[in-house]
Amino acid sequence: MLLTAAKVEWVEEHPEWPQEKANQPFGHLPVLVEKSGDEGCPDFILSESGSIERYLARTFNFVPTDLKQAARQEQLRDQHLDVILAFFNQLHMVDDAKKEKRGEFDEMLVKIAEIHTAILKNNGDCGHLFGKELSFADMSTYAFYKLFVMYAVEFDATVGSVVKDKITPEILNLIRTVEANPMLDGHVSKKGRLVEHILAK
Ligand SMILES: N[C@@H](CCC(=O)N[C@@H](CS)C(=O)NCC(=O)O)C(=O)O
Repeated sequence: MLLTAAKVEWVEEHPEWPQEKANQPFGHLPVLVEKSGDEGCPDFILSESGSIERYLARTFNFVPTDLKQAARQEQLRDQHLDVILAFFNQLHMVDDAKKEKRGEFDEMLVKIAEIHTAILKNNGDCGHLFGKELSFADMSTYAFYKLFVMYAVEFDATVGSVVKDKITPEILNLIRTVEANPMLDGHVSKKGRLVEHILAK
């Protein structure tokens, strides 16, 4: 989403696995490979999804230059990852351990949806978490709900409706606002509209 919104030329590649594992800086994906010319020679290689996102958000001005304001957005992204990991961690557990971990995930989900809603209200329910323009926090939050409603259902059929139940009118307004932003046309046309999945019975 960050690269699409930045209107730069980019491609997504899926290296053969595990053959290409040893060729990645830390043995994992994602890896950002930046090239400035046509030469095919990378100028900059970066691993770690959080570092990549922050680097792109700062490079393309999706976070304010003020460090405190930027950190306020970035902390949301890190919270999103904690909730996502809580969901995936409980998938393969059994019985009581699974129930306990699922409980933790449910609690974290309620909390983060409350936080999103409070920030959105505080910003005048304008469809943006901070300021009046598309930001890193908007994209991260949109991607967070999209992951659960559209993709995580593949691993747990119930999670889509559990997450949909937590989507308040303010969060729905954020989702609509992100999807209506022309900067993200390429993302929405390729990956689909989350709002349709939320409103579907
Ligand atoms: N902390 C890393 C985790 C990277 C990671 O675990 N990537 C997974 C894919 S999402 C991977 O490369 N799995 C294949 C492997 O480790 O061989 C990040 O956030 O980028």
